Amino acid sequence: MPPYPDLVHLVVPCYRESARIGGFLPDLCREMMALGGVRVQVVEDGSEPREAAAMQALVDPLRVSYPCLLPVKLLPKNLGKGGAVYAGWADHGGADWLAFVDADGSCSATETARLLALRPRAEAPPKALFASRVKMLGRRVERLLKRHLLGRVYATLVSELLDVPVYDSQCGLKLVPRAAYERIATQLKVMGFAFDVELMAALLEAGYAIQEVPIDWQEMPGGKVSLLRDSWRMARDVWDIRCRRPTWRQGA
Ligand SMILES: Nc1nc2c(ncn2[C@@H]2O[C@H](COP(=O)(O)OP(=O)(O)OP(=O)(O)O)[C@@H](O)[C@H]2O)c(=O)[nH]1
Ligand SMILES: [Mg+2]
Repeated sequence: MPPYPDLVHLVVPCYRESARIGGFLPDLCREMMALGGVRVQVVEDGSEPREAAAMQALVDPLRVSYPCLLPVKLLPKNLGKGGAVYAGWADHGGADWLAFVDADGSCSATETARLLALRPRAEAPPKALFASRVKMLGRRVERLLKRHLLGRVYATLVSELLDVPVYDSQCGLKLVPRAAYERIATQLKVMGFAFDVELMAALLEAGYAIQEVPIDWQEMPGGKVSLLRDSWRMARDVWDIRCRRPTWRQGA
């Protein structure tokens, strides 16, 4: 009997990740098997056919050793990170919790397990858990200085525009109660890298608690978020989220 009998559906969104996920996925599956009650689903977000085939070739043999690993979900076209996460969450299979973790292993399998194990027990009020890259004593957060600085600028923008004291809205590990997600899902429009900002705003507006959990983070080479192009897009998305949520703006 797993320590937490309620199930988690954990999605790993992937766009051209077959070269990076190979080391991380077996570790992740091993940790999730040890934790119990977690299903892992790789969502392949419309990469080229060769890439999709490579991902399938990677996942299929692992499924023999790790029954927690579901077949790869192949999306016919690229939806963006948020789109891939939401497409995976649609296959929750009755799980009580929905989660995602980045494919590059920046947040390790053990850190993923640590956060999932913090989920409230069934009798406690549900709350979402967002991992947070806080540079603080007792945690190891290794990121390039330029990414760290840009992340701080972005977090400040999110905090000010949405009036939410969040430290790190963009960390690639989050856990959400399914019931909360289902209540807000139709409101969610952002499918790119800023999707979690909108997810956060909608959850808070619906009255759900979110706790930021400081985690260890080791930046991996080969990241695809472009500091110039994607930052600009993400900033525009935050502005749109603010404009679409007029009641939020008035503090209602
Ligand atoms: N589904 C989907 N996932 C994507 C896309 N682009 C990136 N991702 C996933 O989003 C996650 C984070 O992307 P990364 O490339 O690691 O981002 P990064 O540049 O390293 O940025 P940080 O991880 O925040 O430091 C990975 O799991 C990617 O596969 C996309 O277009 N679609
Ligand atoms: Mg990364």
